[in-house]
Amino acid sequence: MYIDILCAVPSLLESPFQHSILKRASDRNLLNVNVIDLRKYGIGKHHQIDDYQYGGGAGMVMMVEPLYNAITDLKKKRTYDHIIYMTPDGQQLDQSRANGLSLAENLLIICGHYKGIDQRIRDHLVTLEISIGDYVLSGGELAAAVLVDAVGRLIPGVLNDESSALFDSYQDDMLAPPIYTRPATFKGWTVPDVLLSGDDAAIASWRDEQAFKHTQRQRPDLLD
Ligand code: 6GU
Repeated sequence: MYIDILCAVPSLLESPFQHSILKRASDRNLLNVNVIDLRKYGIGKHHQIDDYQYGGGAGMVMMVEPLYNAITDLKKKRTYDHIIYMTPDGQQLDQSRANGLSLAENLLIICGHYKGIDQRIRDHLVTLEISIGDYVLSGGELAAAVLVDAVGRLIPGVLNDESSALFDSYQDDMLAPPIYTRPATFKGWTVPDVLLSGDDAAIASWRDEQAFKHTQRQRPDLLD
């Protein structure tokens, strides 16, 4: 999968994809993340990318022309399954959206900054608008990193134990059960006996029960 990210602050995206699972994905060529600096397409000698908003009001707006030129240029190289705009007023990212996007060949992600981007880009070029939650970030870059992480780890072949994504919290609208590793006792804090019993059936049913209780406690809305 190719993911191109068009943004105003590329340095915010230097490190997130160079560690752990996403690094392995890119080492294996399963995921190629390419960050493009919108300023390259800026207007005039100052490479301007934002301007005051029509109608007045605080905050700058990212201009239509640099975005249009950048997107047009990028489209010459790849055919995108989606052109995604990261915005707090988009549809909220969830696991099922991430699952769907993990099957894409090519994605273009546009990160807003300042007040956001000129509406005409959203109306004519963007195909999907995604938010990562009901709070406002100062730009779309960190949200884009969240989206790429959630999607990238689901690309077939990325996770070592392919089945492990199936047991993630949210894959079945249930949170994951508690987990433990050695030692079995630490400062008198013990691991549940059943996990040390070697009884696979008992362990599986304990995990189901714990997952249910945990979900009831933390996220009762998931059980509705
Ligand atoms: Cl995608 N962008 C910004 N700027 N803020 C957000 C967001 C995105 N999702 C939640 N808050």
